[in-house]
Amino acid sequence: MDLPVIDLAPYLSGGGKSSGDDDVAKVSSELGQLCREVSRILRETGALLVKDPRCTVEDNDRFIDMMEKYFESPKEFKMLQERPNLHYQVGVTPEGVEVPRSLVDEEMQEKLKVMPKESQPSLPRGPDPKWRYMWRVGPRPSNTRFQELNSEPVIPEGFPEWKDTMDSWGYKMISAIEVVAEMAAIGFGLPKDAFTSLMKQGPHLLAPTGSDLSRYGQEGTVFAGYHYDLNFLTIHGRSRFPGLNIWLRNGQKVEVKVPVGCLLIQTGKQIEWLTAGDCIAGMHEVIVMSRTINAIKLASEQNRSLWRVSSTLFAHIASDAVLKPLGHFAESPLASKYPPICAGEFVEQELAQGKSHPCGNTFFSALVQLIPCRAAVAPFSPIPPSDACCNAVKSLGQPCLCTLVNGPPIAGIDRNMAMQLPDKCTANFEPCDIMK
Ligand SMILES: O=C(O)CCC(=O)C(=O)O
Ligand SMILES: [Fe+2]
Repeated sequence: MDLPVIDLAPYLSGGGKSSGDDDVAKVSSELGQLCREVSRILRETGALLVKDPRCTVEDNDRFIDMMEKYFESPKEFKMLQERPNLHYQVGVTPEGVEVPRSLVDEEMQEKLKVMPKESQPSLPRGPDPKWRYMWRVGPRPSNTRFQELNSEPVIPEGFPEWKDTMDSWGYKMISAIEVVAEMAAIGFGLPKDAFTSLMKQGPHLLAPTGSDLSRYGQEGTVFAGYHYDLNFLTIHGRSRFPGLNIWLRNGQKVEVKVPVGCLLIQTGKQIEWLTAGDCIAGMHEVIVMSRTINAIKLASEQNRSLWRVSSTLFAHIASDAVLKPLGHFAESPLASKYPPICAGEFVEQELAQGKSHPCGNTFFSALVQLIPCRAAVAPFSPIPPSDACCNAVKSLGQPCLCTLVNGPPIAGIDRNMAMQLPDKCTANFEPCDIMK
């Protein structure tokens, strides 16, 4: 099944965007029809392909060229942009750090088991082997209850075009999201600025991923395990390597084919909240599929980069805005499942999902995060912790490591070896209080 492509040009030029009209009655019947189509597709598929004349193939290429060059740089160089102490909110996140929800969410795992075989997602066995770069886009509020960690943007040396390329592609993709958000609002029978007014000064994040297909190009490799996005809408420019599977509302799994010059938009948890579940957060995964293998072959023949770059941008509702079913969705029988909550608090809650220990992680998910350390913590192991292990230790943090060290015995892990990890990784942790 191919998803239809919606051209945003008629809306942009048809007075939809800048006329100041604020409700569905004021757009022409043709545009109204287009808007209803947008909301219908989002509702049924959780994804939407669009063409925005302001976001050109050249813009996308310029961004991907730069990110390919960056991700191809030596690891030691990329690690200079790593900020584990800021929880990777800015700069680079190395491979092996992000943990897919399907790996740690036991409720989700139960649901997966009962899905028909042909629509089951690939089950990841460890953290995602993809890199990521986090770049904040757009203004932030000066006064907010949800101050982001105070961190300067990180710019790698030797990339004079970095800021301009990130900001311009970021702003362009946000503009495309804003148009889709207006059209969707009209299509859902809400005032046209119902969503966009809540997006102003939101913590939008340009967060491209980079996956090394020369090392991880085997069919079935999971780059991003089955998950939903917790933000409002996610947008991606076209990647040079396919790999995304999405799940439609009816449970069907679909390989997404993004035509040249198009953008892909996906629904996140915040739009689900605002529509009381009329539109639900789209489940998706990124894997090496047979079309990825074909693209790898072609790129090798043409001597092109084998890094798969996504230009993922997470658009958010402003942290201080209240998430609650809007307009007529407040009357929905499902509305009580979506009680009012500040978007910032919602994001904090989502990030803490399943976390019940003082370290903020369940014992199990903390353990999974330390998988890269397995070799270094085996009894009497002479193997020093790898970079991936040290990254995992630093991002896990002292309280979690201590939770593990104080937890039940784990086969194959020597408690004393585990306690030496922070020193060996120069992580500067306080020693754990050992409980007897
Ligand atoms: O790498 C991609 O194409 C998208 C990854 C993804 O789903 C995400 O970052 O949430
Ligand atoms: Fe995602």
